[in-house]
Amino acid sequence: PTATAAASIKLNQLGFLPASAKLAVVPASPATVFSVTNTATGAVAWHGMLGTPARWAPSGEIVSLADFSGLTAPGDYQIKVDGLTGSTRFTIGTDVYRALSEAALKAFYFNRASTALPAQYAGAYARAAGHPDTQVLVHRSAASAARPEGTVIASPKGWYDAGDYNKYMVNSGIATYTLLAAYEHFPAYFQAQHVNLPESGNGIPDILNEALWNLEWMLSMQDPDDGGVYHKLTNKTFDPMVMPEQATSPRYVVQKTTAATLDFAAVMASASRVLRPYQDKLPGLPAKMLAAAKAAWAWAQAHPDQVYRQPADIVTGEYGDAKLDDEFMWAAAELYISTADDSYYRAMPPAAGPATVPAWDDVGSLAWISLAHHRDALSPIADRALITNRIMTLADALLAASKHSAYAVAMQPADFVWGSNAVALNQAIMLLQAYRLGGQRAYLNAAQSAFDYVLGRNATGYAFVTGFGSRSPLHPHHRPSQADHVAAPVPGFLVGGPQPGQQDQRECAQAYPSHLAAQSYLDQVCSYASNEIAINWNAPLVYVAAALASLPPA
Ligand code: G3I
Ligand code: 9MR
Repeated sequence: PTATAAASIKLNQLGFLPASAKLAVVPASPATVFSVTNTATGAVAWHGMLGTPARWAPSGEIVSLADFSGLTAPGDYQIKVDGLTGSTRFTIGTDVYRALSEAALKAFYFNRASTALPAQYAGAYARAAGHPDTQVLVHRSAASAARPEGTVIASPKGWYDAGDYNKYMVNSGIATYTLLAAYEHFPAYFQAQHVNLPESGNGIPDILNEALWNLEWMLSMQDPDDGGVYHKLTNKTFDPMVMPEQATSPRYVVQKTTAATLDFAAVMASASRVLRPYQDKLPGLPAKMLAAAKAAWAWAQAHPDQVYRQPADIVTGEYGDAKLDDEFMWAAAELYISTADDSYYRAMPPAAGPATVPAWDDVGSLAWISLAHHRDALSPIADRALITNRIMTLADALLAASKHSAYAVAMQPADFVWGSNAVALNQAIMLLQAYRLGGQRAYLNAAQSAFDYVLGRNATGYAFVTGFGSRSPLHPHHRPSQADHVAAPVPGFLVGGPQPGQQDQRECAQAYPSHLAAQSYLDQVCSYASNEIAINWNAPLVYVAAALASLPPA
C-alpha cells in the first residue's frame, strides 16, 4: 500500500467547497504542470504549474503542491499529471462535507453506553443494550467514609471512550467541551442539522442532545458527599472483541483525581451556559450543572495534586497527567465566563503560559478559546489583549509551519503521537480561532489544509474517517465494528492515525508498512496504536467540518 500511496496524487477525497483553498500533493516526477479535468465533460477546467519540489520531514517524500484554488465551479473533477495515474475523483460543491459532518456526530450515538440502538436510528448497526452501569462498585482506590469500598452506585449512560467499553472522565472532558464549543460558535449550523437520534425533534439541537447523553453520565461520576469526581468507570481488564451486551465484567469507579475533577468543572460550567437557552426543556439542569462545577472546583482547591495512579488490579486506559496548571486554568476560565465572578479569573494560574494545541492532557487552550469567544462580554478584569495575543501567537506559529511544509500542513515529526489525526484537527481548531478573531484568510486556508490532511492529503493516501472517501479504514480497532455482522465498519469515526510508536506490534501479525512517522499506520483491527477510534478524536472532526461550512472566506 505504501508504494501505491507514495506514487499517487493525494488530496481531500471528499472534495472542496467552491470558495475554499484547493491543494493537492503530487509525488516527485519530471512533470512541471498539472491539469484538472471535469469528469462529466472531459474538458480541462484548470491547469497550472506545480510548485517547487520539496521534502516533507514526517515521511521523507519529495512532493510538489498543485494549487487550483481558482477553480470554483461546482462539478466532479480529476487531477492529471503526465506520467502519473490520475487522482481520485472529487467534487467541488456547497454540500461536500454535509454527510461527513452528520456522520461524525452520529458516531457518538453509535458509541452510547447503556442503551439499545434500534434499527430506526442505527440502521444496519442496530444492536442490543450493553453496560447498564446501574450497579457500579466503588473501587478501593475511590473509597471514602460515606462510600466505602464495594459501595454500589449507579452511573449509566455516557459514551464508550473509544474502541474499548470503558468511560474515562479526562477524555470525556475535552471531547464534550469540543462539541459544546462547536455549538456555541456555530449555532445556526447545528440548529439546522438533524442526525436521526431518539431525541431528535424535541426542540433541542441534535449536537446538544448527543452531548447531554454524556453530560448526564458525567454528573453521576461526582461524589455527592464531597464534590470530587472519579477518574474513570471501568472493567479491571479490557474486554475481548465482543458486542456490548456480551461484555458483562464487573465495573468500578476508580480514584478521584484533580484532573478529572477540574475537567468536570470546566465542562459543567460550559454546559450550564450553552444549555441555558433550553432550560425550559431541561428544568433545573443548567443550574444543577453550575452548582456541580462549583463543588468540583472547591474539591480541587482542597486536593490540588491528586494525580492518577493506576491500581495494581486495574489495567485499562490511564489518562494519567501530572501537569495540572492547564486544568486549573481551563476550569477557572469556564467558571469565570459562566458566573461573571472575578475571583475565578484571578484564580487562573498567572503563568498560564503560551497557548498550545489542545489534547486530553493539555487543555489550557480550551480556556483561551472560550475567553476569546466571550471577550466582548467579559467583566473589566479580563485582559482582552492577552487573550487575543495567546491565540494569535500559536496560530502564527502553526501558519508559519504550514507555509514551510511540503504538504502545506503544520504537522511536524513530533506531532505524530498516538492519535496524530486529532493533533492535525486540533491545530485546525486553533487556526480557526485566529480567523474568527478577524485574522487573515491564510488562517482559514491552513485549517482547510489540516482537514484535507485527514481526508486524504497525507502520506498514506487514506481518508481517515470510516465510510468516507475513496480509500478509508476498513478494520478500525473498535469492538462493535469488529464483532457485529456488518462487513463495513461503523461509519463516521476518525481513526488515530500514523505514529511511529507501534506499541501494538506484538498483537499484530502483519507488520506496519513503514517506520516513518507519517506512514506508520496499519489498517488492521489489532492496531490500537494507529487504528483505534476515540471520542476525543471525533469531536474536533465535528468542530472543523462545521466551521469550514459556516465561516465565510474573507
Ligand atoms: O507524556 C509523555 C511525554 O512526556 C513524552 O515526551 C511523549 C513522547 O512520546 O510521550 C508522552 O506520553 C504519551 C502519552 O500518550 C501522553 O501523550 C505516551 O507516549 C503515549 O503512549 C500515550 O498514548 C495514549 C494511549 O492511550 C496509551 O496510554 C494516548 O494519548 C491516548 O489517546 C490513548 O487512549 C486510549 C485509552 O488509554 C484507552 N481507550 C482507548 C484510547 C485511545 O487509544
Ligand atoms: O483495546 C485496548 C485499547 O482500547 C487501548 O487503547 C489499548 C492501549 O491501552 O489497549 C487495548 O487493549 C489491548 C491491550 O492493551 C493488550 N492486549 C490486547 C488488547 C487489544 O485487544
